[in-house]
Amino acid sequence: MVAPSTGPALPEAPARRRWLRKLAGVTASWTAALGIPCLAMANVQRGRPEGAGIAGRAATTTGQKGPGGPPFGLHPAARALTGELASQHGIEVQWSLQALAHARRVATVRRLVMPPPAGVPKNWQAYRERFVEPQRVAGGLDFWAAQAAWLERATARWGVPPEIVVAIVGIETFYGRIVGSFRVIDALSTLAFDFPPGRRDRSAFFRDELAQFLRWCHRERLDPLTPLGSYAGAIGLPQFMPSSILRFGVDFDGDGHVDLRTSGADTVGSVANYLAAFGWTPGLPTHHAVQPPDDPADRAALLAPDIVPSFTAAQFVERGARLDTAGLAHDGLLALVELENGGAPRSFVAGSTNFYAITRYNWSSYYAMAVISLAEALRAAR
Ligand SMILES: [Ca+2]
Repeated sequence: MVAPSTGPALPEAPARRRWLRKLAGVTASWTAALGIPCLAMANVQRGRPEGAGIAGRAATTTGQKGPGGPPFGLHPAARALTGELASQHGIEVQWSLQALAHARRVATVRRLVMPPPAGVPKNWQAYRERFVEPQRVAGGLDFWAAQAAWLERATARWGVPPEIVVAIVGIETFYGRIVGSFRVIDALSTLAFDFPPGRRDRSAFFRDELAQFLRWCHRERLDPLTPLGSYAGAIGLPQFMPSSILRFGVDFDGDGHVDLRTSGADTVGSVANYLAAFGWTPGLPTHHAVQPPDDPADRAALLAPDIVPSFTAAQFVERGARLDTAGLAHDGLLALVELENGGAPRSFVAGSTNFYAITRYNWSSYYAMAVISLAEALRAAR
């Protein structure tokens, strides 16, 4: 999900290629030409997060660029949603209607959800350089030090190494520095009730996320007009979509609230819990070095399942792939992951089920490799 404030500006277009895939995951960041910045990253380019101050009922589009449209409160679909929340979850119609009455259409959100222009080459090396750089490593060491006790507890409970958790938070929001500047209710309402034409309609997905968002706010006794997030509605240090907060959020510090906006403890616990829920195996390497088969047919066969681990090490070898010693001894399935480097030769790794687990957070092999590379840098620097 998100990224840095101080790094070089990311190209906007390339960042949004396979976002639809990602939407099924936690947040909605992407993979794209340059890899794909997370949602937060996209927001960074469009202005700094507002922080606080837009909670007032009179607030309209503070924190967003572009004019806000009319409120969605009278939209038939919004009214239907409030009815569902009442009948299925016991949330008073007046409460949700009051919130949606102040939700606004945001033109910037509609623009950002559109796909990038075609033809922009991906470049793993360039993507890596944006994320694995001194400031992000330094920020990660600070976050690691500040959350060391919680990271230790998370590792003990879920088996996810601390550097992986820290790296995800670093790539998502630069450790909380860039968490998005859109009112979540505006972003989700816009994409639920006024999804732009010209691409596959995902309004049903966002309508559900809007419902989950209102459930979360109601449960946490939050003013629904207050939370800020990415243009796709991802929230907090780890940029969880509302449904992921409800499903995978952890009140790790035990204060009675799942607080991913300010609690390092809850963030650490929730990220580790998420990866564990998607099959993280303690102690299993994320990937191995590999040279792909020379034969085009063999190479195509290994690439066919994309990032889904589908072959044993022996099957890799049968197809002519060359693994290192650790890879040959790998116990479990592997995926041949191909990473473009602009016009330069492509990079390949043999991704394990733990590599795949990271891609459930953000559906991109570039994203997963950035997390892994930053994690390695953090481990080496600590
Ligand atoms: Ca908590």
